[in-house]
Amino acid sequence: MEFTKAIVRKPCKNLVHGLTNANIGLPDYDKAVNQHDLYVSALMNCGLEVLELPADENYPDSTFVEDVALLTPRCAIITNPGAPSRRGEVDTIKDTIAEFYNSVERIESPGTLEAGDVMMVGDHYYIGLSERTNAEGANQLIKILNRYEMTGSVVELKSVLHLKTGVAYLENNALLACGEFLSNPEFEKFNIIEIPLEESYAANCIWVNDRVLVPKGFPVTAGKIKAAGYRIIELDVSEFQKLDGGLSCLSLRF
Ligand code: CIR
Repeated sequence: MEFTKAIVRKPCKNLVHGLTNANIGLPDYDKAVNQHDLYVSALMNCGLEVLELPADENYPDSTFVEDVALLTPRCAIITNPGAPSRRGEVDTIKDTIAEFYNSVERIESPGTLEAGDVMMVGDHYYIGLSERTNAEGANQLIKILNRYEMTGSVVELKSVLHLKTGVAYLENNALLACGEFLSNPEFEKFNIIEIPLEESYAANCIWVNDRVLVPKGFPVTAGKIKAAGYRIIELDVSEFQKLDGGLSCLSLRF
């Protein structure tokens, strides 16, 4: 599989009012913008054409575009975020998605789903049941996927915000996993690359065309991914970590 495009959204000044349980301080806007610029450059270096949407001050968390849509090779699905303050974000991105996709589906209330809870492994999609994604939302997504000859299954989450807070698929049957996901039978068929708890934030990496973007400051994780044969790009995303956001959350890759 290869990605050719990505959609991102510039962080807004209201970023400081974003949702978070991290308790590691408030993000600095200028630093966030700088980190975001470097993130976009890294995606371009991986061969992606990047569409950058303008900042939207109405939605503090709107730079985390991953959550509002699931872009598959066969259709796009606009989600229905479980966080009330994020629900309106879908209306700010749907026209952009329609420019790239003929088939656009939607998750409807009472179903909720944030695509940070969805991990693509080929034609199969793992869906985390979280405080943001409910069973009804997951079922709607599985039905949509089935209509396009893809499949989905649910994974119960215990302590993480989103499924991809704790796991990342690096293609080639390799899965980065941390904490509750290390012993989850759903994932035992993968070659697990274990992320130590002290580096749990680094479980959210992204595979982009044979490179892996890794957050800066997590040497054990970086070493393990390199040892598994990947070329890595380390990026400082400290300001997004303060809002429980990681590398995957900052883009839609397709
Ligand atoms: C939120 O709580 O919704 C944002 N502050 C962070 C979203 C992170 N997104 C993701 O993990 N896909």
